[in-house]
Amino acid sequence: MKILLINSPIRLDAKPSCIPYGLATIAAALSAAGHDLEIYDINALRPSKDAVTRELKAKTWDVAGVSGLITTYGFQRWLIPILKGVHPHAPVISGGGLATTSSDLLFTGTPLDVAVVGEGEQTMLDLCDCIQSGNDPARVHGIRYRQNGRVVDTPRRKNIENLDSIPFPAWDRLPMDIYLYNSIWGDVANNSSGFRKDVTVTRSMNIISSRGCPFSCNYCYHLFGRSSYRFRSVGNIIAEIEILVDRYGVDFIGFVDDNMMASTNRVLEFCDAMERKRFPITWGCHGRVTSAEPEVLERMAQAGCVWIGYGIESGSQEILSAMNKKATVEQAKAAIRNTRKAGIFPNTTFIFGYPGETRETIQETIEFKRDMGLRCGSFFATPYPQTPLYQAIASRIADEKDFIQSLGNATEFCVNLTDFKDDELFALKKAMDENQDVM
Ligand code: B12
Repeated sequence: MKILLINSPIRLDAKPSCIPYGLATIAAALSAAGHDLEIYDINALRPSKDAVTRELKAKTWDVAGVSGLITTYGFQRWLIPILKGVHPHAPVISGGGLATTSSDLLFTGTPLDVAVVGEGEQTMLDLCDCIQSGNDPARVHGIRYRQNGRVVDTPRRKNIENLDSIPFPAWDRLPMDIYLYNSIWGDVANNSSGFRKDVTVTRSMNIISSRGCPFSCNYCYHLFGRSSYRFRSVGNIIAEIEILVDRYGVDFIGFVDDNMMASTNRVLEFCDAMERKRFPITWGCHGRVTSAEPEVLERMAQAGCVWIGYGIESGSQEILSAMNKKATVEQAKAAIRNTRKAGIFPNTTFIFGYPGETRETIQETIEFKRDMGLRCGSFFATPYPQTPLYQAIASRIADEKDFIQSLGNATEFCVNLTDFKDDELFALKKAMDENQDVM
């Protein structure tokens, strides 16, 4: 079958730097099963809407699959009717964050046929087999589909246990030059990300070495379900890096796992393997302050790590506890100090305006940043559907559809979760971002 996979645009104020990893592993699985596969990467190419329409009219497909985070609702609402208009009989399937949490909006607002819930590799294979053979979609686990004017749910699919069984991304179907030449972290990422000044990155690529996270912060959305942490073997990750270095000349790898440092043993095993391989590359990852032990950081630095992103979120213990962060302000300070001591750049991100935020808690964060010599901005606390934070503040959201449509970068304001008036909230955010006292 001819399958067209589409990557929805996100964060248009920054250059595209991260391949759509999940869409690309789905593409690899479908190609391996013999399907004729094309990815139309609208996020990388950034064509105008007119150009997208023209391009689609020139393409053929039997099945279209659209990928997108929750923030792509507006785009998918526009795109899906066009896909159906061009090839009315070809099923349109949506997967990723939006389809997993909020498919009702897509079923009511667009002619979508199927939403895939959670991981997509096996579900998409089963679904395409089913479409090709004309079988009943009720057999395919992990989907919601439209039938006779109503939406039918099939049983939730179990997560893939052995991540090594998933093929490497279908890099050959992506506009790799665009991704390679835009460094994943640093200025082009436009996500408040800093970088170690003496390290040059010429070609960078993202990898994901685990799925899920063993922690349960209240604001975080767990696409693969809470408490479903799984990781790839070190040998499997090294094999992927080898291809990226040999075939694409990559000299920086960004691990976009929720928390690459969750298992210290695995991190140490990975560092040993990296040292043995002596790849001419540096790398970075998302970590957690509670895993940032000095000996681990030193080993990571020896193995080429130059960047660790920590979600510090707040300098107030009260707010950290409200977030269920399971980390202390002192642990955050120690992590930043020890990371610097090891020669790694600690990139820190903060959430502003969490429920319970007061002038005192904001001042504590400003003092934290000042003590640590940090000059970074913050993201507005944004409740994403199906998180404990969303449930807790649901009464503040007048209309779910309008709210989801308004989601963009979390640097933009969507909903006020505090007792401050909006104007006051904006002024306080500016002060916090600039480290100016508010008390
Ligand atoms: C890398 C990353 C980014 C990258 C690019 C993402 C990309 N191109 O995919 C960048 C930095 C641009 C980014 C930005 C943002 N991100 Co982000 N990001 C991630 C991160 C860390 C990794 C993504 C990844 O590679 N996952 C691994 C792959 C294997 O999973 P996947 O892509 O989800 O794909 C699987 C399924 O979703 C499904 N699937 C996906 N597509 C399709 C398509 C079809 C047809 C099918 C059938 C199935 C399917 O199958 C795939 C394979 O199993 C995730 C967290 C995480 N660990 O997943 C957050 C995450 C996706 N991001 C998130 C958010 C909220 C954002 C921002 C809004 C944050 C912000 N502060 O502004 C912005 C978007 C801004 C905007 N204007 O839209 C949320 C999404 C929540 C949601 N409900 O959608 C996540 C889950 C983080 C979190 N825990 O809250 N992000």
